[in-house]
Amino acid sequence: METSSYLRLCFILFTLLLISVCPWSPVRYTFKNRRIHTKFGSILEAQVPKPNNLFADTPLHPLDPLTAQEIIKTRSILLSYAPFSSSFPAIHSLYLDEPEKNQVLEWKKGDPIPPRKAHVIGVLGRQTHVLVVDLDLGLITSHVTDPGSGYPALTMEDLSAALQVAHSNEEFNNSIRARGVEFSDVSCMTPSVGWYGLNEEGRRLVKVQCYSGQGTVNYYMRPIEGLTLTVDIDRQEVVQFSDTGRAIPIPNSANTDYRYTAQDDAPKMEPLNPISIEQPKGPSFRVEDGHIVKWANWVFHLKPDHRAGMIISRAMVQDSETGGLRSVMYKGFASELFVPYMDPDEAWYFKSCMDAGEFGLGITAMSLVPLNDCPRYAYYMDGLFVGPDGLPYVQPNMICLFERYAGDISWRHSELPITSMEIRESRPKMTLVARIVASVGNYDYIFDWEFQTDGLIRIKVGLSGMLMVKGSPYENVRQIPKKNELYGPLVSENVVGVVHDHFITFHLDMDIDGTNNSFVKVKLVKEKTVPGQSPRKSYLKAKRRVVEREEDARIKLKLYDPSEFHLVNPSKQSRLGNPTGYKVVPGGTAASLLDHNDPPQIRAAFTNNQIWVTRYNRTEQWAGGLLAYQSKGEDTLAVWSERNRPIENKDIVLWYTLGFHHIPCQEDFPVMPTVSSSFELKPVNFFESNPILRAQPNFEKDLPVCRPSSSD
Ligand SMILES: *[C@@H]1O[C@H](CO)[C@@H](O)[C@H](O)[C@H]1NC(C)=O
Ligand SMILES: *[C@@H]1O[C@H](CO)[C@@H](O)[C@H](O)[C@H]1NC(C)=O
Ligand SMILES: *[C@@H]1O[C@H](CO)[C@@H](O)[C@H](O)[C@H]1NC(C)=O
Ligand SMILES: [Cu+2]
Repeated sequence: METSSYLRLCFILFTLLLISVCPWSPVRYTFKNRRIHTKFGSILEAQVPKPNNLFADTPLHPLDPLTAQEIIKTRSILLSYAPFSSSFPAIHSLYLDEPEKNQVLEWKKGDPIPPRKAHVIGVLGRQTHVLVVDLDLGLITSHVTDPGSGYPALTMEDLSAALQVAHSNEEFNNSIRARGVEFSDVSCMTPSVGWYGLNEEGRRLVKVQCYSGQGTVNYYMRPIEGLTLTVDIDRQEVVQFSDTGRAIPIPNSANTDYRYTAQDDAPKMEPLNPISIEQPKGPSFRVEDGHIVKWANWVFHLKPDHRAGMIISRAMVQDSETGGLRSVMYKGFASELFVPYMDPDEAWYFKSCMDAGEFGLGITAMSLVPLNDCPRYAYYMDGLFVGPDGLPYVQPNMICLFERYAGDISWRHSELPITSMEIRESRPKMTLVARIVASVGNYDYIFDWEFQTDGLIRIKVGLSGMLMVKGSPYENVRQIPKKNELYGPLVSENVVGVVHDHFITFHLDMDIDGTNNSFVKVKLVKEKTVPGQSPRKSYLKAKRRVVEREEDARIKLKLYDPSEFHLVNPSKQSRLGNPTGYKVVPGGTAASLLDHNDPPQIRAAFTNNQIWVTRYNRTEQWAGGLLAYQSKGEDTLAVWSERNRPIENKDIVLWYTLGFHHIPCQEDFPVMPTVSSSFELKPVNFFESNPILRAQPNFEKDLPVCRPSSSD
């Protein structure tokens, strides 16, 4: 058990385990052991009610995650199902099969909850089983085997098995010894194989690559370069062994430890005085029934998800005139995260992971670090996930929710003295943030959904953690031959930071004032004046065009041919007759430049465009396909869009891909300062006028003042 906290960190993209310890011991939920999680600060403890329906017998909202009892019930229904009577499948996912959208929309608090169903993916005897379990009927209502070319996300047991196989491989053993590495110092990761052709099909494969942890916790910076095992997870055998890097030294451990306790020099800068934002009256948001968040003019349902990390549903904002709640978004979440590395070498070409579908952004979202990941007054929500044995376990404090005041201005105006009006009007900007951080192996992805009182939603992704680096014979750029054969910059002695991209594709089921919406391109076109019309020769004109079909809603952003992209409700108009709407405001606009027929890009064809709009279909949730692992790309957003369905005045889904090109640099070593990008969903003619005109300014008398305390 001394390894359990370490092992929890392993459930990852490139899973890593010390080679000598592989059993998985997750924290198990038991009814006897009813844990109340330690929160931070007893005053806030009293002020913020804790979610308790993880432990409730019954869900309180149609979209609430399965409760522990429901998970246990699902498991027992599966156990007594004939095809599984002799052996139980390894459970790769087991979660709420959400009710039909209309059932959720019609539901009101106090109504009975629509029938509860579990969606289960299991692997048994080399077959993938996708099942729907009706919890009320106690029956399996749907059972399909091998519905696609791919496999479900790997489980911890798969990864442990692969590492065991590597561990007992003689060639591997020889290579480790030949490089002078002690077995006790070896840490390994399990990158996914992607999909590169026939000889990889019909079996679940994973790569194993290792590092030396000697002298550092940051083994990521000490690759045992060029040593790659391809392991058949189910047959438990090495199908390919590749050892090309014996001449490449393992980089030194000096200066790689990133922990505070390991720094023996003070920073070369003046220390900052502490800053803390206090809310003596407590936060202004409430979390009701475990998952309903109410703050200022917003209400939404928030839940952890094993694959997406977190899901925001039924986001509604109050009308600024009537106070009535209006629908903005039915459901929003990170659907897939694609990270292709740009190195064709034997030990690198396959690195093109899809972290949500291959490993899971929720399962890898560890407990947040109080006061550092989230401010003091944050509220924490636990995840309830399911292990390979079908039993639930708690992922404590994986989402935090807090109000942010970052010193920004929400609107202002001041008058110049010439007007003789002494006007200085300003309003502070307070926002509400829901955050998770997924530690997908070496990388940490910070996901923020930020809500503003003016109706704007900002979706931000921050990247930190460790680079995936490549060992190199070179210690200095001067040694690198003119014909530079490196696939990235030298970031430390013998360490190359390989160039790569990150693409996060969001599923945004916008329902502006109802389900039937249209997608409108508002193109800015250069118009020319006719001679004599004006001293001006040119001007820009905004031209609106409603998009009829999916094909015309595949958007590649263009700086010199710009458009705005609106989602409107054509049957709901403002006082002035404009359709009510929201627009997507792009940001993080790096595009994938890989060949469209490069295998990783075929699988990740959902990154061929920055924006897509598709017809709503409840099964089209995962941009890389339901079964993404080793998939060939036959179930992606790009394929769905090919159906070219009509999307005018229909229930439609917006997809936005936030992209980053990452050319590493020295500052990314040994741990990367956070780099972030965001995009926004912003109201357009949704409100009759500025919805926060009547917002209150800050006054000195209303704000807490904290005095320096005496030092005892
Ligand atoms: C590696 O091989 C050596 C020599 O055969 C053996 O003593 C050792 O136990 C092996 N190590 C592991 C981790 O299997
Ligand atoms: C949405 O449009 C469909 C036709 O495409 C229609 O049948 C349905 O009634 C509309 N729904 C609403 C809520 O207006
Ligand atoms: C919904 O999507 C699935 C998967 O893409 C597809 O098989 C099905 O035909 C779609 N249903 C409709 C009504 O388009
Ligand atoms: Cu990166």
